[in-house]
Parts: sequence; C-alpha cells; structure tokens
Amino acid sequence: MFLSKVSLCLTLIFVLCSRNIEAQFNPNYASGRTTMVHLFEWKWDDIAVECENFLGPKGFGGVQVSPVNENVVAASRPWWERYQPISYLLTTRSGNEQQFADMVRRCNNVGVRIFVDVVFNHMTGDNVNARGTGGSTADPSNKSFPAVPYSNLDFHPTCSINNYNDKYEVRNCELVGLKDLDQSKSWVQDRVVDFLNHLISLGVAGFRVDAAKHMWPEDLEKIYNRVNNLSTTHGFDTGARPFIFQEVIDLGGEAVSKNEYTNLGVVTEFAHSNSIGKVFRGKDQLRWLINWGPQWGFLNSDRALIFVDNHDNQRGHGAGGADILNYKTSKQYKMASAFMLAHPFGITRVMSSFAFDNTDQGPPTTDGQNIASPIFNDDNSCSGGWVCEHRWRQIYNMVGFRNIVAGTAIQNWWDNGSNQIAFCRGSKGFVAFNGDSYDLNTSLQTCLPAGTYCDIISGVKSDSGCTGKRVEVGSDGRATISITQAEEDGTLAIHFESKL
Ligand code: AAO
Repeated sequence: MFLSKVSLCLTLIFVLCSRNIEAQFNPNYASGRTTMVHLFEWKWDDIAVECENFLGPKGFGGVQVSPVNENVVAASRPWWERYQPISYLLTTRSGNEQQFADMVRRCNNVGVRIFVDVVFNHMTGDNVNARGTGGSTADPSNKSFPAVPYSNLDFHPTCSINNYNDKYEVRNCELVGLKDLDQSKSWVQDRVVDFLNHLISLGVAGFRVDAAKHMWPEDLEKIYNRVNNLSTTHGFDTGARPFIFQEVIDLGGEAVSKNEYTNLGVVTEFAHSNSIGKVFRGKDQLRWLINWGPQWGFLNSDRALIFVDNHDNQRGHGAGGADILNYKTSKQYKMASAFMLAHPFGITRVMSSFAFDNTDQGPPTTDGQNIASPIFNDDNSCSGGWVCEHRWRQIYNMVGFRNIVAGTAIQNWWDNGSNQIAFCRGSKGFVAFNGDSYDLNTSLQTCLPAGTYCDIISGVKSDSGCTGKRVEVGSDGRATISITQAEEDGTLAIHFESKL
C-alpha cells in the first residue's frame, strides 16, 4: 500500500516534470503561424507598429528582439555593445521598459509572439568607468556590477577561452574577455530567474539563450525549471512553458556538442546555415537536397532552430565563414530562404538586417547615438539604412506558403540531375528552383487541382489578377514550369490560395 502510494507519487512527479520540460520546445505561436523574424536592433515602438501593419497580416508567428537589458555604452556604438550587460534593467537603445511592455502587448494582440535574446553567460568585458544605457555604472575590471548587484564572488576566476577542445575552459573561462558569471551559484541563478520571470510577466513567449554553449547544461536546467509558466493575462494557455532556443555553435570537432542541450530546449542549428549557404553558392548541387534534414548531420526537426544567416555569421562573427549567405548576394539568398521555408524541416527564423560595410558598424542612427526608424517604400521594402529582408516579397510570401502547407509532406520530388529541383507539399503547394546556368522549362507534376495559379515569387495575387507569372495546371496536375537563368529570381512557388 505504502509502496504503491510512493510509486504513484513518483509517477506524478515524473509526468509533471516531463510535461513541463517537453513544453519548452513549443514556440507558442498563434494558430496557423510557423516562422519568426529577427528584427535585429529595431526599436520597440517600431516593432509594435510592424506587428500591427505587416507581421500580423502577413502571417509571421513571432519576433526575436535584440537584448532588452541594460548594456555598456561602447565607443562608436557598435551593434555588439548589446552583448555586454551592465544590469537587468530594461533600458537600451531600443527603448525603455514601458515601451517594451507596450510592444509585447500590441504584438500579442495581433497574434505575433515576442522572443527575447537573453544574455546571462557573462557581463561586460574590461571597461574603465563603464556606464550603461540605463545610466547605471559598473567596475568590470573588479567584477563589480552594483545595479544587479553582482560582485566578484559571482564570477568564475579570470582565464580566457582559447581551446574549444576543453569543455571546462569553454564553460568556466571568459568568452572574448567578457566577465564570466558562475551559474552554479544560487545568487546568480536567483538574479537570472528574476530577470526571465519579469519578462514573462510582461507577456513574452520565450527566450534565445545567448552563449548557451558556454554554460553547464545542469545549471541551465535548474534555471529553466524555476522559470514561471507564460502569463495567462497575456493570453497564453494555462501551463504553457516559455519556448527556449539555445545558441550552441556546433560544426563538429569540438568538446561541446549540441546534443548536450536538446533535452533542455531547442538548439540553433548552425550546420543548417552552413550547408544551405554552400548549396546555394554553387558549392554543392541542389539535387542533393533530396534528403535535407538529419541525414545532413542536423538535429531532429523539432529540436532545430534554423536560419540562412544570423546576426553574427552574416558579418563574419561566430562560425561559418565565407559560405554563409546574406542580403548582399540577394538572388542566392532569396533562393536559400525560399528553400528553407518550403521544406518541412525545422523551426524557421528569418533574418532582418541593417546594411553594413564593416563588421562592427551599429544600426542606422539619427545622430550617431539614437537608433533611426526604418523608412517604408511603396513596394513594402525599407530604406534609411535598413534592409528588411522580411519585407522582400520573395521572403514574406514564402512565410505565407509555409503556413499554408503546414502539416503536409514532400512528395513528387523532381530534379534534373544537377541544380534544377521541384517538389510538392501534399496537394497544397508546389515549388521549383533553377540553380543552373541555363533555363528550366519543362512539364512537372504540381499536385494541385486544375486551374490558373499566381507565382508568389515573381508577383502577388491581386484583385485584378496576378502581378507575376501565371502557371496553368491541367486536369492531371501537370504544368509547364519555366524559370529562365536570366530572371531576377531562381524560384517559382504556387499554392492553393494563389489560385486565380
Ligand atoms: C567584443 C569585441 C571583442 C572584445 C569583447 C569584449 O568584438 O574584441 O574582446 O567585445 O570587450 C558579440 C560579438 C563579439 C563582441 C561581443 C561582446 O560577436 O565580437 O566582442 O558581442 O560585445 C563564439 C560563441 C558564441 C558567440 C560567438 C560570437 O560560442 O556564443 O562567439 N555568439 C554570441 C552572440 C554574439 C555575441 C556573444 C555571443 C557574446 O551571438 O553576437 O558576441 O554575448 C568557434 C566556436 C564558436 C565560437 C566561434 C567564434 O567557431 O565553435 O563557439 O563562437 O569560434 O569565436 C569555423 C569552425 C567554428 C568556429 C569558427 C571560428 O567556422 O567550424 O566552430 O571557425 O573559429
């Protein structure tokens, strides 16, 4: 009797714990949405408007925002100053706490979730008279951050990370000289949990955990398990857990593996970014994409946060090097993005950049200090120094495509033995790519009902018809698909809602 009570209790504890942990893999998107965008360095007020005017209506599921907590003010205001925390006050160049809270509320109201890039592996590097974006001061050389407060008792002893084959060094030493917090200390855990719970109380849906590779998984587990459920006053279901995606760069050959983190949350899959760059740069043939997914060495689909580029590797920071595509190679970039969004693999994130000429350059400003707002053109694109890849028709229409074909499998894969490929997503969508230096013009199975469809890459379906190419699907589902090598885009995509 006693034993069976004990085992019942244990089972209950196990069920409760595993339910909680399982839920950390769910992005908590509003129904019918699948993809987040990283609005790198955007201001909170601008994101609120973007949710209402563009992201909500176009079917985006969420926004990854730049770090929200107070950071050091660095000379010339590089973008990377935001990865040097001074405190957990919510004041940065993107706005203050009230503006942040207003943005989260307005985005949630239009079905767009907010994910915060949280930096708690470390504080700043050495800085004389360090001053933060919220006005706090710190003495980083002595590991003193009174606005938290942290003292030198809360950090690992100083040593630098030189050897990525030594996991103790990777996790206990300083990444590029940033003062390395010791997350095994209960004081540090309490400060981090308070910070994350504060964000949850404001209505966020989850976190990108910066530099997770540099923290011990067992410490992260303790922190994650103490984080509250999402806020029901902000519309989340009772018991919903924050979505956790952890930045772990693992391209193989190092001591720390991405697999050490997959029981805690989702992991950023840098191998995906690397491989998709290689393929669409012409260093690998498109026909090999037939088994895209774990067979390429990627994590399982439900554990992989995938992207073509991120804010680091698009400018040569982090990992990946010359193979990574970014907005500057726009035709290949749009093809890679379309492939990522058309393929069922992974949890997708679209990058949205500001234009840069050097790798330290910060976002556009009005006066060298204050971030400038993007300017919107009639064709949806941005100017004023902002690239806004998420507003490129070829990209936002493919976000819509992914939503529409969700839950269907790839079928009727076709390739020409080199760089022309096509496939259906169930009987809901069809996509074709031409990465060869000659035209594609052939009859292919689209799996769609007979009719005339509007290609969502070259145009949009409008009241008056289609502003782009039309595709005539016959009663057998076949259509003549044409993508010349001279066209602006190397992709063609149609789906059942693009039927005219
Ligand atoms: C700035 C200055 C520094 C200065 C420092 C302190 O640039 O000169 O010392 O302040 O004053 C960002 C910037 C940094 C900046 C920092 C703080 O990128 O330049 O430092 O803010 O302001 C590693 C980490 C990864 C990290 C990445 C950049 O593992 O977590 O470096 N990314 C995140 C953020 C990032 C941010 C931070 C972390 C810090 O996304 O924006 O830094 O908060 C190997 C390892 C990787 C390692 C790379 C780079 O990669 O595997 O783990 O990433 O090296 O060190 C091949 C290999 C690949 C290898 C790569 C490079 O591709 O396959 O594995 O080569 O060797």
